[in-house]
Amino acid sequence: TRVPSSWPAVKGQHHWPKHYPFCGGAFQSPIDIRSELLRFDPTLQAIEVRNYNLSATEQLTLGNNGHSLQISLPSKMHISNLPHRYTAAQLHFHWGSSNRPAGSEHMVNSRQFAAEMHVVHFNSDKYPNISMAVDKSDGLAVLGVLIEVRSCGWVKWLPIFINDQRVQVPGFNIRALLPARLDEYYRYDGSLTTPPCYPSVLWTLFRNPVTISRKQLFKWYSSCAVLKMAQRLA
Ligand code: SG5
Ligand code: ZN
Repeated sequence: TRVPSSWPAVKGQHHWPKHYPFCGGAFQSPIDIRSELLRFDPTLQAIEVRNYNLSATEQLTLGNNGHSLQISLPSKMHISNLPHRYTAAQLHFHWGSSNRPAGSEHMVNSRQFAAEMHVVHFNSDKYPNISMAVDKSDGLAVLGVLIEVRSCGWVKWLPIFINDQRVQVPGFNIRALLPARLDEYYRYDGSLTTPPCYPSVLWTLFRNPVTISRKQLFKWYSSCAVLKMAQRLA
């Protein structure tokens, strides 16, 4: 069952529908997942990830634009136990700032988390590449991971500080960025969370967050600050 959208009001989002007709529509993501509206669906199965354990010899391209950090992923990575076979394209993170430390996009019972990771996949049964899939109703499947700060939290492989350039990083085990349990998740039909907001995403938001340390989170904040300073100097 679809959870009604309560699109969190983040800076300037109310202007999006003027320029992007899909933004603010019935399928707009993210949403606030309210537990009293959830329905148990016995047909859903645990997400199975394939070839997520990348070797260090496989170079990945990482880019950071100051508010989101993105890593391109090889097409051998895919997920199953979904209506189609979905091939990975990229993963990226959303986070806040020291002024606004809660940077997750989804909320659970109105609770926002420190950050959120999205692993974006496209329906490779039907479409040859992500560009062809991005605006189709069955085009994308995104795995969402909530990120929480705990004093003991640490994700070994968390990509942190890189400034604006695109750099090559050695492959690592992407599975290590997901929570241990892949069988507990929230599922709904939604959209890209940013313009053009195409209603093309089958969302899987894992129930269990991963934990990182304050130090790891602050490195994201400071990478953003450094980038802003670099832009001012340029
Ligand atoms: C972010 O979210 C991502 C987009 C992503 C949208 O804006 O941006 C970054 O990570 C900054 C580089 O990713 C890209 O633009 C990849 C080049 O858009 C897509 O993934 C389109 C397929 C929206 O994605 S989301 O709904 O998962 N948040
Ligand atoms: Zn995202």
